[in-house]
Amino acid sequence: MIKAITTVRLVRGPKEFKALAELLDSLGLERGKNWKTRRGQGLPFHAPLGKVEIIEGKVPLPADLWVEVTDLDSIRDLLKKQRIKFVSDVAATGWNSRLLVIEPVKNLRLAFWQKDRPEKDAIEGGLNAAGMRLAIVVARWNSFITERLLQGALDALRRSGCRGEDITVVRVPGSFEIPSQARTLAETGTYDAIITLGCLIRGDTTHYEHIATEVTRGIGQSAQETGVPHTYGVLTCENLEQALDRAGLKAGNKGFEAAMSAVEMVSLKRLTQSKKPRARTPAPSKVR
Ligand code: DLZ
Repeated sequence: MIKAITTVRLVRGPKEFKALAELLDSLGLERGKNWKTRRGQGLPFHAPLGKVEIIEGKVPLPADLWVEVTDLDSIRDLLKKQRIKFVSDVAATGWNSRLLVIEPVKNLRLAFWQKDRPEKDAIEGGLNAAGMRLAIVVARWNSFITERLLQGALDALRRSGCRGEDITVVRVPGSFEIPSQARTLAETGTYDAIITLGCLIRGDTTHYEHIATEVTRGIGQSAQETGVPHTYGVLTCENLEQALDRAGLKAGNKGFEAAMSAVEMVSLKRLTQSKKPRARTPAPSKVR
């Protein structure tokens, strides 16, 4: 099973290493775990999405590393402020994108690019949680599982740029109590979204179906009636093994997914509330 793909770049000396690390930090990439030996050091950076692209033919490739961004103009401003060397400023590419190329250290060229129409005619929320205020309602019942969901959700929010002080965690006795508490929080008007986390196990409850139906309906109803996005991280499982798989083992972490969905929904709400959906996005801005 593939776990990750790493692109490795060798830079010349600790000074360049430090400069590049600080630049990548400032652009919002997440630092991974560094390593250091007598022979050298390494520092990975994580991006929300990694790709390896193979290309064939006489295609000009102005950079060694390519970073796709959602707001190229902000990146440009940031780089200009840091007086980074520009190889080429923002320009249309001819392949429905705009591109800028920098050389932060000698012989290492980075390209930043943004698609003109990210998903053709669809509007999609982004995954940047900076400035969002989010509440997490988590059930204590089956806390062995729900605490893992909570850790997954907090990890997702941290990676998306949400500050710790903008996250409120509220614990309730069991999943049955999630909807009423979610609604109380939504009605305060303080939170951009509510993330709900719980774990119902059929073996634990003789009235499993009733509780599961009620919890699901209650969360949905709170979302619809308050207008605040709620996301659903309540596991409904046959047994503990299934629950464990969904709380970080084989089937990912549903708490992480619920948190990412919350961020996306807040962003989408902002996009669709303020603007009428357009059939087409505007033409690329002029080459500077
Ligand atoms: C009572 C109960 C049972 C039997 N099973 C579960 C469960 O699997 N998961 C869960 O989150 N909560 C369970 N509960 C507790 C109820 O959700 C609720 O907290 C209590 O009935 C008190 O209202």
